[in-house]
Amino acid sequence: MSAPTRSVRTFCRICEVHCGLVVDVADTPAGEKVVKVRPDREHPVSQGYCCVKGLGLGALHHDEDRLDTPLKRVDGELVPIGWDQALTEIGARVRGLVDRHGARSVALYQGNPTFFSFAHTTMSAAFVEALGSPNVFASHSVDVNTKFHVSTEMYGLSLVHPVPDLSHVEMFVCLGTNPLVSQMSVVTVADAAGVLQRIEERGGRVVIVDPRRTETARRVGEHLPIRPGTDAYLLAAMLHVLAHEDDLDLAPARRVARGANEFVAVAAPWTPERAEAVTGIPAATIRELARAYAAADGAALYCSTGVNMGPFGSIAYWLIQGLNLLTGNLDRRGGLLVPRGAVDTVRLAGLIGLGRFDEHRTTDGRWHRVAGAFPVGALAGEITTDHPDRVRALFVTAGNPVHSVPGGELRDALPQLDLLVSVDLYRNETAAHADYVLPATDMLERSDFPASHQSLQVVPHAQWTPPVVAPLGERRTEWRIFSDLALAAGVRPWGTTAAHVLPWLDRLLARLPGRLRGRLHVGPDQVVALLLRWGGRTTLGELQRHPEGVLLPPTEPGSFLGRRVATSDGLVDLAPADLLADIARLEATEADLARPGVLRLVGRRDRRSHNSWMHNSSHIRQPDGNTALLHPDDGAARGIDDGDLVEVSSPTGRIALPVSLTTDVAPGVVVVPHGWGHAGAGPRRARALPGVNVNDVIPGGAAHLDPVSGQAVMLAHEVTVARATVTS
Ligand SMILES: Nc1nc2c(c(=O)[nH]1)N[C@H]1C(S)=C(S)[C@@H](COP(=O)(O)OP(=O)(O)OC[C@H]3O[C@@H](n4cnc5c(=O)[nH]c(N)nc54)[C@H](O)[C@@H]3O)O[C@H]1N2
Ligand SMILES: Nc1nc2c(c(=O)[nH]1)N[C@H]1C(S)=C(S)[C@@H](COP(=O)(O)OP(=O)(O)OC[C@H]3O[C@@H](n4cnc5c(=O)[nH]c(N)nc54)[C@H](O)[C@@H]3O)O[C@H]1N2
Ligand code: SF4
Ligand SMILES: [Mo]
Repeated sequence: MSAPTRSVRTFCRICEVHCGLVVDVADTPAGEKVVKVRPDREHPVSQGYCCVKGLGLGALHHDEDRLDTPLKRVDGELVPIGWDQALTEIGARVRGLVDRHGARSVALYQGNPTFFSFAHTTMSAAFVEALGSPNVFASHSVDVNTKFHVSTEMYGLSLVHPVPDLSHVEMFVCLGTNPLVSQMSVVTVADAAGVLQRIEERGGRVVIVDPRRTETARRVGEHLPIRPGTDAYLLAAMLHVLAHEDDLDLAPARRVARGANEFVAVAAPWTPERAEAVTGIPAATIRELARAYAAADGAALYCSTGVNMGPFGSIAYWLIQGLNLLTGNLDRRGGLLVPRGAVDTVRLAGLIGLGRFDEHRTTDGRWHRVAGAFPVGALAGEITTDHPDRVRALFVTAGNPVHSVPGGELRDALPQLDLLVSVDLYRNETAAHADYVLPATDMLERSDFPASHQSLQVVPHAQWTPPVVAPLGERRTEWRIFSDLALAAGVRPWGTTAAHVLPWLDRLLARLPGRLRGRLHVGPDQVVALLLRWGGRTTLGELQRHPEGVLLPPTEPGSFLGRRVATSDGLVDLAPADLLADIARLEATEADLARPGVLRLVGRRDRRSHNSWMHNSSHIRQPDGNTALLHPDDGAARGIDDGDLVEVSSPTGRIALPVSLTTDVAPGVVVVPHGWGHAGAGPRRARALPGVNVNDVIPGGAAHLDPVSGQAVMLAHEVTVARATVTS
């Protein structure tokens, strides 16, 4: 191994923690070699914390299965071509489609890693907007659309999310999250499980509501098992206890919010006894939980994907927001705070018109955009519809929707496209259907500022990273790829938001004489510099002088309500009409969810992987594919032994995988991790691993979306489990 010649500070952008890293690089005659990636012990937030995925960024960079050149499908095979050819051909095809069928014929899907790069998010959206198409779809509709939708209604913008003040909270109640593995979502903390442990060490209380005794629940807190999909009933009953059995004072809330009476009224029918029958949580426990939470000197209710992806994700987030507000825990120390960050993304979004609801609808008029994107569950329908505005070209960037979106509708719709382009690090399952595959840079190969996560940290931390190494092969940044695609498609310089002018501006500046051009180049760093200057809390220069980043003043309690709420009248809306109407579904679904003898499917994550990627890493000792978890009683009732191969089936499909019997899982629940099952021509190590795609048994398409937010409902579906009959 070569000896390092330099060390560069950077940060990981795989999950929301953004752990500080130090990368040792050797400059060899054969090129730059990432020798080692180490945790940055002097990083002000992560302080040496990180995980195996971040430490594997060197292996990711040098992985021989990475895409290094554009590929084009010729006679069914993807063959290497040059960038000029790729851009010219794709640009011409896009131009042709837009001219013949209109701008809506072009759509974009932004996958999860898109949002960890400011430049990537901005320029990919700018590309379709410059064409004049509203057809942006994003992974947040299989993740957190519920939160984005509800925040837009209650607080005026999709980006406003109160985050728990975990350093001071006395009682933390979390539903549907496994912090030890996932580090949570829509809140930025390092070593989340350690943070929860410290709450207990200082005498506080942590309650973990989850159908499985998770890795987190084994280490910290009180575990409260719940029947899948029923959190909204628990929350409604908590509100019932406080507002209808006790005398919760609504006067303080009325000063900062409207609709308090209507909000409280929705809980009237939901006594703890009634909720017990659905959730499986004893009524006495619900009463104790509600009263302890209301009495605590600083408490926070929080939920994550285990609730977002359930049948009542929006209702649950709404109830959580309302409960936090009515108990005085919103905007207080030890409760929840609404941070600002180095760039006040909330203010910025308000200024440039992002993050509010807009006029765009799917062609059937049914779905609106949430946080600037339509639900990906509706994408298959937009491709197969007879409507003249149907989607004919799809760009997928940093996403694997064929694999990550439930059901087979999207995969089956792809052959109807005229053009499918994948921009990725690897040939994934979606690229298997693509006409062109374009090689992107990894995070060590580009500069970055994590703008979209600025408002999720109680003590905001701002860090900028330079590229650590030059891109290998022909890999390019998405900023460049999407601005070049816009230009190749001959896009005119007007569109719907300010972002679309960037590729145009760049082209204009490129025409200037050499010396001026160097100075005036508009790249992502220049935009970040401007934004930081506008934010007024730090500058790009300061961040460049402090490569470990700078901590900004902590979020002040009392800085949100009555001051920064982005609704038209500045009041929180506790009673949005669509949620008030949707609450009737609780009653309609009550009997079904309480039905005994049913098995319901939920998910699980692994510390070593990230959704459907990381499975090709040579740095990570990979698990043996995915395994189903089942309670021993449910196993015995079906003649299933530990280690058996089982078949999990639903009307959507069936998968076969090994089972592990464990009392960690509540009876009536089967757990299967997603992201597994890599067949086809993908990267070799991942392809060789066993495993199945759980989304083959989860129903998809527009029929299985949360009616309010368009979030795909991916949890708590009924399945059957039986011993597999092996026929080979
Ligand atoms: N059943 C089930 N399904 C789920 C979930 C679940 O819990 N259960 N979870 C859902 C959630 S929360 C999410 S966020 C989605 C994720 O769904 P997607 O975002 O659609 O897919 P990922 O599996 O995250 O794949 C990300 C892709 O981006 C590529 N990539 C990584 N970094 C970069 C980069 O810098 N640039 C580019 N261009 N490409 C890059 C990777 O190689 C990979 O192919 O899956 C959802 N699907
Ligand atoms: N190592 C690793 N880290 C990750 C990811 C990864 O794939 N791997 N993915 C990242 C992404 S994209 C995201 S969005 C975040 C997600 O972060 P989290 O939201 O914390 O996701 P999970 O770890 O899947 O935890 C969800 C929990 O919800 C539980 N659950 C299932 N159904 C229900 C229910 O009906 N009610 C309740 N109360 N609980 C339920 C599950 O048992 C599970 O323990 O993690 C991020 N971090
Ligand atoms: S993936 Fe691991 S190293 Fe990267 S930010 Fe998340 S916890 Fe940190
Ligand atoms: Mo996610």
